Amino acid sequence: MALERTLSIIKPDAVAKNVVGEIYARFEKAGLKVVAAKMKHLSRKEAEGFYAVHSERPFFNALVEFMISGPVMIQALQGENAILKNRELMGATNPKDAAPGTIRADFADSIDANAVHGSDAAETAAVEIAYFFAATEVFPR
Ligand code: IDP
Repeated sequence: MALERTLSIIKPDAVAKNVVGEIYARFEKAGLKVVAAKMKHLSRKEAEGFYAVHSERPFFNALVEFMISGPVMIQALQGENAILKNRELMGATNPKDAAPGTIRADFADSIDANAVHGSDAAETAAVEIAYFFAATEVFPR
C-alpha cells in the first residue's frame, strides 16, 4: 500500500447537476481526503493544456468545448492507493460500461459528459496537481 495523491475534477455536467457533495461523500467514504480544492471556470487555454496528451485525438475539440462549458470543481485527493481507488470510484470512461454504483454509472450521461476526471498514474497525478495547485494550496493531513 502506498500513500498517494491524485487529481480529481468534477466536470461541468456534474457541477450543473448539483452532485458535488454526493461525489465528495464517495471520496470520503472510500478513505480519500480532500487536501486541495477550488472551483474554476477553465479558459480554453487551460483546458487545452490540461488535455494536451489528447490533442491529436478526434474528440479533442469536443472535449475542450465541454470542459469550458461551465465551472468545474478541482481537488487533490490523498489516501492509500488514491490513484487506483479514485479510478474505481469513477468507473469506466464510457458510462455505458461503468460498473453499477460508480460515479459515472450514477451521474454521467455520455462518454463526452462523463462527470469526473481522475489521474491514471503517479507521474500524471503529480503533473496534474501542479497544473492547478501551488504547493502552498495543498494541505496534507
Ligand atoms: P479517462 O477520463 O477515463 O481517464 P481518457 O481516455 O483519459 O479517459 O480520456 C479523457 C476524456 O476524453 C474522457 O474522460 C472523455 O470525456 C473523453 N473521451 C475519451 N475517449 C473518447 C471518445 O472516444 N469519444 C469522446 N470522448 C472521449
